Amino acid sequence: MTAGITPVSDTAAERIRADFPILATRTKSGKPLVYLDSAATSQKPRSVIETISGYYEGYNANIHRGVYDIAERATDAFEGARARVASFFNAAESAEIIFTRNATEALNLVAYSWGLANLRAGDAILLTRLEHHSNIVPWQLLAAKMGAELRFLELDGQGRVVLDDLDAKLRGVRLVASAHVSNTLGTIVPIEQIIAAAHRAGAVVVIDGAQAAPHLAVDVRALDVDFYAASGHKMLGPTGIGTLYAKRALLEAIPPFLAGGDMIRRVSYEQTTFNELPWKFEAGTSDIAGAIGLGAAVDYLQDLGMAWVRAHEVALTAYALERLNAAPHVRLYGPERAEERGGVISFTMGDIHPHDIASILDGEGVCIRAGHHCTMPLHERLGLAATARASFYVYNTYADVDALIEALEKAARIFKL
Ligand code: 7TS
Repeated sequence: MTAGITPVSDTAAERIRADFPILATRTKSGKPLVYLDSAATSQKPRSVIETISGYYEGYNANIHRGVYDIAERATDAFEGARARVASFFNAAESAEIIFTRNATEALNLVAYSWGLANLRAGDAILLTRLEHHSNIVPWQLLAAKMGAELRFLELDGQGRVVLDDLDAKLRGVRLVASAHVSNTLGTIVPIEQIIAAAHRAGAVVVIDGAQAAPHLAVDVRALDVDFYAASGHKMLGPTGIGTLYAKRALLEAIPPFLAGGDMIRRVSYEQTTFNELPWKFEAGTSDIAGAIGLGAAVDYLQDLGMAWVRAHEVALTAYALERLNAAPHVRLYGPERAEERGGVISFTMGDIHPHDIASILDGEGVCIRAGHHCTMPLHERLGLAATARASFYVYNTYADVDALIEALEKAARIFKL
């Protein structure tokens, strides 16, 4: 700890760490695990792990069909998880939450189901320059198919989205797709303003909340957002499960994305009528264990309180920014103030390749990500091939930041910076 930072939450984080079995393990180097890659995927608390094994050991059955006891229990647990996710996002009803594989699939659902039905040649889709590939490529494919144009909101020198020309850029736009929080710069995008302006211009808005849902209190009704995508595995849940929130009227108006079992009401050899919401968008057997596990993850986050989650993240990020700014040869990207960013810090150090930084840190038990973080266009704009990235979550402490700094000092010595 350096002077000037109030340790608002380390004691709580220490208590939280005890809930995450993996954090008590050691890496191949024999060092304690310092996990600073939660933007890639979060670790899982014991309650999530036990909820999943509880399903497999106690009531594994397919859902929405069996009349026997364990099938009913599985269905209740699956739909109960949906209700908890709906409440987490403050959706008006559970039927507005669609389970997908991940945020990427949720965004593709919007591109295919909404996009193919609504976009016309000459329409525009507005994105920002900081998007993850998952919120670029589906729109490129859709635009190419429909003869639509892609436009971008620019970034300022601190990687914040510039809104000065928002109204002008919205002319002719039918869909706006923006991240809520950047996975590379950490920037919190002012989506409230974007959504309001887009609606005034008659456009529909999809928000990629993969990096926001784990960290911020997201209220889809207060935001008045049309579609909101998230990944379970970044918010303490298992891999293989994601969510799409969408307004009921939109879901009713658009055709299904994938077709097959579960999403139908009645099928003849000639034609099919679709199931009601949300099942119209959930073809085939769902990731039942994943959804139930996500329900436990949401419970865990709600027990902590999203206000605490955010306050802890701001405190840790502020501390990390201060220490990294003071570290020789380290260059940071993204907003200067912790309040304007999520718990993600991308950086470079002298001319050491980020992969070399990451592998030296690995020798110290410190896990960070190196590369383009699925934001190649953004890296190109920053004039970089790659960055190193540390990202924080509820179980990280000031001591983890100190371990990062010490490991970076070692890297600087090895590379004789
Ligand atoms: N959108 C954003 C902003 C993301 O950060 C990610 C994943 C995705 C979408 C896709 O999520 P998925 O669960 O569908 O894969 N981001 C990262 C990352 O930054 N490092 O690994 C995955």
